[in-house]
Amino acid sequence: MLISVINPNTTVSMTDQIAAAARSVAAPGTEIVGVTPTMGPASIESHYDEALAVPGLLDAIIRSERGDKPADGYLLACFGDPGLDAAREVSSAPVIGIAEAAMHAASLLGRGFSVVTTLGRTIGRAEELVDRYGMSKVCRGIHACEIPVLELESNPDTAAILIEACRSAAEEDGSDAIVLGCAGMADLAQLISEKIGVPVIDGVAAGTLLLQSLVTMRVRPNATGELASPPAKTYTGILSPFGS
Ligand code: 5HY
Repeated sequence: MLISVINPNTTVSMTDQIAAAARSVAAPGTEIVGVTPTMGPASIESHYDEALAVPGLLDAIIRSERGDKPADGYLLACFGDPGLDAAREVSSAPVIGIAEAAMHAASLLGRGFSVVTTLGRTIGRAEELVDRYGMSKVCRGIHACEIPVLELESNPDTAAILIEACRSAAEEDGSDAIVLGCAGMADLAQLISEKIGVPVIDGVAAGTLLLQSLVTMRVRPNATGELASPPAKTYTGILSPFGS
């Protein structure tokens, strides 16, 4: 099977890191392709960034769907799960967001989980996703490490800061698991878990395995109703290629 792991921001080094995290858990028969959109923000840390990331990720899915070898599943590898519903309308295959995947996986590990994300300004979006995914009784707290997305890779203290942020979140909330609130943290999940003695869930791994399971079960999304293909219409300006 082929799983397309889409990094909705346009930082290629982050796409490569995310794809490596997906490959580290994928089964031998699962091909992972990491995709960087041709347009959009270098990182997603605000509602503005998130809104302007959606055209690029939709374009990536549409190109795959129209290509010779469409993906069997799509992972939106940004913790805001940007454009998830629109992505499902343009995809014939399952589409999962990493926040969605991580929260569901963490909910299976005890009574409650905490989220540790990047900037405090993204906490509100995470709260909305907790509510949307029915996790309000399971998510015990959402915390920020205050490291900007693109500094996760460049800051030499990232691991130490995240270990302490995850440790204090688990202690403060009494949580049985930690959800990492950024795709750029994927490579640190195991280290943090070993240091704090609490399972740490990275949505890239969780999402890859959930998609792999859905494809193995041969389930395809409902092509009728709310998430059916969007109605044909004209788009103008720079979005005109999205029209039909
Ligand atoms: C992410 N932003 O996973 C989110 C994290 C965040 O560019 N990739 C991004 O801070 O919302």
